[in-house]
Amino acid sequence: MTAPADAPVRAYIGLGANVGDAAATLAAAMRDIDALPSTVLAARSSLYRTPAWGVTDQPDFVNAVVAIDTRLAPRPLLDALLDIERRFGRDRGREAGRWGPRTLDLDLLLHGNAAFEEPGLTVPHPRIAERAFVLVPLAQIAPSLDIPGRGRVSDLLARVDATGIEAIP
Ligand code: A4P
Ligand code: MG
Repeated sequence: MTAPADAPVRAYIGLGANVGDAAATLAAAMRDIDALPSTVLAARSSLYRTPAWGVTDQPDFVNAVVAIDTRLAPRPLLDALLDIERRFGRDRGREAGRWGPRTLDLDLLLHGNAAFEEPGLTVPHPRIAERAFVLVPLAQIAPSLDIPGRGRVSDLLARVDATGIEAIP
């Protein structure tokens, strides 16, 4: 028997911030994600303080991952996430380049078993497997999850350097 066309899909969203009160921003953003249409929050990781990755000469980030059950398709979901980013004052035009400081960054990490690449949207998120700041919170809520084309979350986590990542009590 096939699932009904409108069955919810489990998706995972990565949250990050390193400008302003990052922990408060992430908590508020999780509430906004829970309030999206046809979407319920299924699990949330702890908040983690993480050393900046990529461009390392910037403040530590706060990162987290949430799982949602959603009937939104990947593109409308991404558009809704970008709307939430904008509400928290993120102005992509004024930020200091790629991987620089940001008030709120929301990445669509996974959407069910979807695996595709189109302009402006790649799922799974292309840099999942190399980022401890994503894998540590993801492993807290879904250690045995299989990432299409990459492998099991706990195996991926074992291969990255998670030095300096700490749960915020
Ligand atoms: N886009 C394509 N696919 C996706 C997807 N699956 N999810 C497009 C979200 N967006 C996706 O986004 C640029 C465009 O990517 C979006 O408009 C969307 O159309 P961006 O967030 O400005 O991306 P970016 O900064 O160019 O690259 P990337 O790799 O997404 O960087 P991040 O995730 O924004 O990285 N260190 C720590 N410790 N913690 C962090 O959270 N974050 C960054 C920024 C750097 N270092 C960090 C952290
Ligand atoms: Mg991003």
